[in-house]
Amino acid sequence: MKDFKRYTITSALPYANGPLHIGHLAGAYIPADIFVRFLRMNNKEVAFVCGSDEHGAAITIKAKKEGITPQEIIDKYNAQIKESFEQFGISFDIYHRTSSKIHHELSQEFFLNLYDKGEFVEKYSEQYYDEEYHQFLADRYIVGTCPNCHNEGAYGDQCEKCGTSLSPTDLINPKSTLSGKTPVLRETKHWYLPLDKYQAWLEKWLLEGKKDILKSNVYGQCSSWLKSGLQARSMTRDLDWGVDVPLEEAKGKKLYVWLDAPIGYISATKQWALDTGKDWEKYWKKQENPADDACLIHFIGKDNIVFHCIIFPSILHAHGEYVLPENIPANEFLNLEGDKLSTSRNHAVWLHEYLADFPGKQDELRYVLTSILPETSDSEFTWKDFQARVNNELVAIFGNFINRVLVLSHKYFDGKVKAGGELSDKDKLVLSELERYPKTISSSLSQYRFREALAHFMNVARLGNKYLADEEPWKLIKTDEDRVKTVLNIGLQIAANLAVLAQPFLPHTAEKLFQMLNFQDRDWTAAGNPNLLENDHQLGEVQLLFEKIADEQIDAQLAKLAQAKVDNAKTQTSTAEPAKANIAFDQFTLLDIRVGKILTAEKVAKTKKLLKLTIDTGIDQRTVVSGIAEFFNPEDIIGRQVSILVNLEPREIKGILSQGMILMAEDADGRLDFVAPQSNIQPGSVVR
Ligand code: B3M
Ligand code: ZN
Repeated sequence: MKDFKRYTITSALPYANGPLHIGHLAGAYIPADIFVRFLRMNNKEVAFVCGSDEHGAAITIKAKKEGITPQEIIDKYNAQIKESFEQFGISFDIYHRTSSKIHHELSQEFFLNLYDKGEFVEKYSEQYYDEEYHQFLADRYIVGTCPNCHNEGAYGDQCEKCGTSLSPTDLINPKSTLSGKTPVLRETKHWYLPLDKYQAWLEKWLLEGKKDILKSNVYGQCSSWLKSGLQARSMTRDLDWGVDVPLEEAKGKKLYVWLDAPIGYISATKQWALDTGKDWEKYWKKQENPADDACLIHFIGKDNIVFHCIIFPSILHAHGEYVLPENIPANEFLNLEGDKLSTSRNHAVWLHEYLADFPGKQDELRYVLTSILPETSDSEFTWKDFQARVNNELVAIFGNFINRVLVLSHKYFDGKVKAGGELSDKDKLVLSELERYPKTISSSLSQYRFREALAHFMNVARLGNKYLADEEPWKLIKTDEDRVKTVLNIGLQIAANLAVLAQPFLPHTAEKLFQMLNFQDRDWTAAGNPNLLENDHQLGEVQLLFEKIADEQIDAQLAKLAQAKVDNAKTQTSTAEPAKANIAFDQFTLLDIRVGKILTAEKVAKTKKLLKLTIDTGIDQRTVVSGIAEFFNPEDIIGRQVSILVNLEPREIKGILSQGMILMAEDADGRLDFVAPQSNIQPGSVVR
């Protein structure tokens, strides 16, 4: 990684519409915090900024659900989120809010800058309007059937099932989420960012310029977006919550939340600079000498890639005065106990609940999450694994080593570091290994390989633990006190190195260790030094670094998740979709549904959700494209019986003519299963 003097590090601004869970921490916050702590230890100038995203339908819809005002929602969750971050030691320089005045002003300034340059394309279009609520329906205010995968719960901006980005008018059978009614079309004017115009520039800057530094998951998403061709995207909305569009003719309209939210990084920096007497422009604006430009890095989760790699850079580029991101190390998703994390199903480990159940054990969670970060693909948190990593690694290796070396030093030498004697070959080997680790860890960290960096760090603890176990100073003391002085000296030097190196990963533990060692040298450059603690240095008091996690604690957590499943099943039966209006029997008989059999199945290239199936319908063999790839492997379903609607008008999906539709049952979580006969029934048999 190129070396910079100054860094602007951002973590995605969480919507202030609910508490944080472990998936948030593992996505955008722990990696950023490790990275920032590492930079600070290397004496870099850093602004680490974040804040609550307090606009958009995410907020107003939640307010409606809880029956309180959007202002009450953001105040409530902003406070809770901020507290969780503090508890886990996420060391933002500022945790700001997009509802602040400074943010509204800066967002409007950005809009006007682009407006004055004539960057926006102004377009009148027909948009859906809820006549009962007197409101245009953008984004999440409208749901309907996805034209791509037939998911009935697709939003006006995106179908979360198949990932397709949509506009409200693409939806089949659109419904207002406010009144539940079918909306009407009304003409309205909006200001569009012509992403198509920036396409060539983006390809050069991102795909060519960052080919070697972007993580592969990020690069892949960007190139597929660019390949499918960018379209102008509206930067304004007809909503009543958000930043006002600063134009007379746009009275009552708001900025699109994804225009203002990333500007939140800048307004947060501005506020921080005001508070601390710094110059914010040094962290954001291009400097006279490009070598002085700050290094901007966005830490995010994978669902935010397009906004940070394509849309926000286009805005910064169109503005012209700002630096562009150097990198966008997005993480994939974290799963929990074999299932997706889900707020609505309460399948999550909430940070505020963890803190109540495991007081003082913030670093334990940081450690486990760092060990399993979804850096290149989705990963999985389980409570048993949490317990095993804490007990077998933190307690048995790191904690055990520190405890032994300190207790013995107090017992034999009144807590003093004794001068060592001549070094054995083994001593020399251990010390030279110790010297090499800081470089190895740095190298992993600067490539955003946090799991690997943590594994190297633990190897330092292993080195110390093994050294003591091999040398057995508790036996040696009876025969050779001088040799024990040397062994404990080396052990203590390793412990001091561990304190330095632990800081990015386990900040609370590192502090404890510094106290126990009565030692202060916190810079990264201190690490690797085999003489960190001087002769006759007086050590501090011994405390336990980590405690074992008991089986009962894990059982309680598993029981909590099981209970959530039960509660959820109860609410689900009561919230099953309401019945549709009655139809006549004649209408039903119009549907020609047959038993079919899957003959072949393969993934549709460049889609996540689609399978191309050949079905024996008894009438013929035909091709059907079905949005089930997330739930079924092609090879597993060949030979399965299905129910197929055979007289559905054929449709082209991703260039394939799909002739019919496979009937699927879908639960409230969107899980799918085939609706099919239980016994072997002849293909072509009629379903009625
Ligand atoms: N609040 C979306 C999210 O939480 C959004 C991130 C904004 S980052 C500028 O996924
Ligand atoms: Zn879809």
